[in-house]
Amino acid sequence: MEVNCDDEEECSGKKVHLDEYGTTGDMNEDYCDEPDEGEIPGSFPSEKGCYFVVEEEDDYDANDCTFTTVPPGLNINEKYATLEQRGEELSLQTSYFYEVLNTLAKGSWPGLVAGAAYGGLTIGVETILEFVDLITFGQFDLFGKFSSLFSDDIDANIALQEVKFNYNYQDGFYNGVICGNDHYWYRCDKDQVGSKYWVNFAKQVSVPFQCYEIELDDGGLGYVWKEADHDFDRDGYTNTEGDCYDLSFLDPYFGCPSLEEEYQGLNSTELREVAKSKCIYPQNHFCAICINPGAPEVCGDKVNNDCGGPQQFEELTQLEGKTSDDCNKNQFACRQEAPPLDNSEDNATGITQTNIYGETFSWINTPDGGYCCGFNGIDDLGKTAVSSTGEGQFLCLNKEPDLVGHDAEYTYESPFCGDEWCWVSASTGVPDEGDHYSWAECMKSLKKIKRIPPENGRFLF
Ligand SMILES: [Ca+2]
Ligand SMILES: [Ca+2]
Ligand SMILES: [Ca+2]
Repeated sequence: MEVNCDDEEECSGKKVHLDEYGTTGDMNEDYCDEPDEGEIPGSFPSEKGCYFVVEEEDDYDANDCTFTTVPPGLNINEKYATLEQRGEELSLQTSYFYEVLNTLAKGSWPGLVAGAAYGGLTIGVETILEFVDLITFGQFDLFGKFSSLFSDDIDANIALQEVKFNYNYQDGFYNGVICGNDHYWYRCDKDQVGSKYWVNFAKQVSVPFQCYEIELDDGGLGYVWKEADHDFDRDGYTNTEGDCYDLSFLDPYFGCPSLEEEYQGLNSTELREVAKSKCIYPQNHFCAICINPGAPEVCGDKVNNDCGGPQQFEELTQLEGKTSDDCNKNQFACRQEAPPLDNSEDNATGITQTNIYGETFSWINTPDGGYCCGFNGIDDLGKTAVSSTGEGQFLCLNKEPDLVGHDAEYTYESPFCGDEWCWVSASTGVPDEGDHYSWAECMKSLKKIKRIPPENGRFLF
């Protein structure tokens, strides 16, 4: 910052644009009087934060210089503010996100909702809070409360504390900057619009700032970082964009996918694509990064995996929403299909849904809704249902000869078949024709067999 003011009153009345930012090599030390280590930054970048340098210009003498370091997340935008005011704003933001995290941690976690145990490890609320307690929130010591002001150039120090400034002017535009995690300044400019820079406020607490174009009072164009809402799991959806589950602390403990540094600088669309490409369903159905409005509903896990879908804004625990978690009420998840989009004219479909077994079951529409043949395993074998479209009664059967007892070469003639299960017309398609009246008796003799979970302990059943 370059400014000319000589006392508190004069300095506090000043409003200046920053005129430059760059590396120490960009500084013209000749402007400072007898520059020493207190006036000019030494090693670059600083281990403490981003450098902020002041030259207080004197008409009659060499300029006074000083500098300090500021923490990651300190944002220099279009508003005129002192450095200390910016520090206070950052501190407020940090407190806000800490509160959000605590609230999230005390809220419902999918595993608790589902009553599930992960690989023998049962996780309770206390455990989640322990994870949160592990967060170390750094105390902001902006300017080290001036302890890092080694300079004895009084005028420059006063300027540093009192002058209001906003962002700078480069390449024909006003460009805001934010202090980055690596203690370099990051510029928001016309090439960066829409991209997000993630600031690590604290351990496990990373918050996106998004680059926006704004029109200035003087008609010029400005570019400014604005703090976006929280997206702790980095799935590209903030909670205001409909993400119903953003607490990602437990993701690493359960083999959930995560993004490395590749998320920096992406816009929301790109970030969503990257995150989505890493999620495998149904395996990652409880992962925060895999639960959002762009995710598939996974029926049967007692979690609203898709938050209802785009623009639905349902809660994580809302199971009977737009896309039901009950496989017997959700033909698309039962059959692993995509529902048609509302008001679509070109047969466009929504997101392909699935179920906790990742298997295509057999669906039938009935007068009171429908039923997903096979989801309940052997319990479904021999279940009957009447089609709501006038095709009569159907039986739920499995293709496995040992279970059903039909000829191995027999193939069902049914439009309803899934991978292993079929709704078969009771009047036309029953195997072992002639015996089907004894189905009920046959079923009673079958030993009840529980389904084997797809992964040990990972699922409910
Ligand atoms: Ca999420
Ligand atoms: Ca679900
Ligand atoms: Ca749902």
